[in-house]
Amino acid sequence: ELRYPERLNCAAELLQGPPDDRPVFHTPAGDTWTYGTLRARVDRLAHLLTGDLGVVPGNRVLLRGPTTPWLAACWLAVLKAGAVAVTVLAQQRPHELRTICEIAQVRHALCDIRAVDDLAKAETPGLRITTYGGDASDDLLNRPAPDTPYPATDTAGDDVALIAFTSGTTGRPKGCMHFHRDVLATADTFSRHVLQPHVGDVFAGSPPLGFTFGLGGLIVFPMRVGASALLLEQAGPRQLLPAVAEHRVSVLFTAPTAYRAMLDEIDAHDVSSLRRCVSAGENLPAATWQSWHERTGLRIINGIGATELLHIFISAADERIRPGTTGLPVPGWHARVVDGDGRELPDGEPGLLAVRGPVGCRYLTDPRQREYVRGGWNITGDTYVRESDGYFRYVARADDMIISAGYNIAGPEVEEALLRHPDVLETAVVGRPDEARGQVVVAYAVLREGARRDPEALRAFVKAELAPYKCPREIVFLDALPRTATGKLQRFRLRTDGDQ
Ligand code: 3SK
Repeated sequence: ELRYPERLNCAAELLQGPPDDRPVFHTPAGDTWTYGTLRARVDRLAHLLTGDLGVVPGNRVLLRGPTTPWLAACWLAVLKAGAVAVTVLAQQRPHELRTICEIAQVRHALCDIRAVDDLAKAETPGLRITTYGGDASDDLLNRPAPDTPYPATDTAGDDVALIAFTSGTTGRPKGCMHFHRDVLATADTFSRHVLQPHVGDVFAGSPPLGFTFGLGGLIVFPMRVGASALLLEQAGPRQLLPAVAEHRVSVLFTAPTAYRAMLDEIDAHDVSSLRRCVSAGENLPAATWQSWHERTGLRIINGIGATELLHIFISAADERIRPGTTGLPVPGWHARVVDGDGRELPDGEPGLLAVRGPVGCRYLTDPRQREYVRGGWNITGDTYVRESDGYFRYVARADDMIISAGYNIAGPEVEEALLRHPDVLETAVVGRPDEARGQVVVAYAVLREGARRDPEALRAFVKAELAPYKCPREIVFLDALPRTATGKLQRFRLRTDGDQ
């Protein structure tokens, strides 16, 4: 069991330890920040926050900007000063930002000058926006501030440190409150036991800091062991491979789609520095795992996490990896599969995934709390099967099961079959209402560049892979699939805008 002191400031904890000259952040332009530089800059920022800007412990401070060392320093400064970080995504638009500010009662924002327009357009009453990275004399980084150490605010381990927003794949955003000890718990469970990073590791990845997948992978996990991270403002599949080669990245975080997309260009890059590849955000198809393994010799670490629970709670590394499954509960976490009344189901039977561990879901004033936490278990909204030896296998999001002529069909199973076809880059399979059958299976597919759009050939391919009743009735080709700002597929949009 994890034990933390009653008084705990996770930012102070992450910042202390490594020698001043050890690198902590690298940028693609070749800048390196050491732990000494970071400590000094965080302290200056914390002085400014609590001095000039009038932030007091408990205030919610919105952070917005591309993934840079300055954004990371602002995050640490907000927490060190005892305030609460509300980190948002660059893609979020004015009306979403306004809703987030309303829900979280945000009064202060620190915003990269390049991302300020949409925040200003949000016209949030009472919000004081301070920009960084510009030339103006009142820019946060150009203001005079004491060069003295800032004594960390004496927060409790269970004071709120951050509010992470999730829109899920639909609906009004929900703010998830997480404590100072929760932040460390993500590193002391998944990272410590599954990733097992060491001081010399260089972390990098595509998830932004406004998505807790990125916050863990790019700040908390490296800093917890005194390692470093390459912070990429542009982190699509095209940028990741050259960045890995140039900066000798050893721990990579990204989503299944990016692993698939990188396969096309992997032979042109030296990825010999990689020793850990983590995939989360969506289910990792076995075909993607196999292809990556064949081409790189690396075994992708699959994982399921949630904004509600901060990071990954089921996963496996090394010899314990079983392609096609997510893995085993991460040490410190418990998982089971239950029916709609919370009763545990026998192994092999699909049901709702229920988990509990050191971090719990705490929505900020949202009645959906009652649906997520039932009988002390967090119900993630995923359908899973527990195999007889304890491995957890993903079936679908609970609302992604298709029922057609009495058959239960898991959309992701059909997607996996389609992805085994060499022309298919991405796909989403949904149920479309149908008078005769209740629903019919419809697949949306994005093909690799230059591939021919031949729906009949793809249907024949699926029929050879799966029982015919699972074969899509129709295949619709798209240039891109609809996704949330954190990259999650929005199947509901395909169900409703079926004819786009
Ligand atoms: O949403 C997810 O899938 C996720 C994965 C890993 C860590 C954190 C999150 C939110």
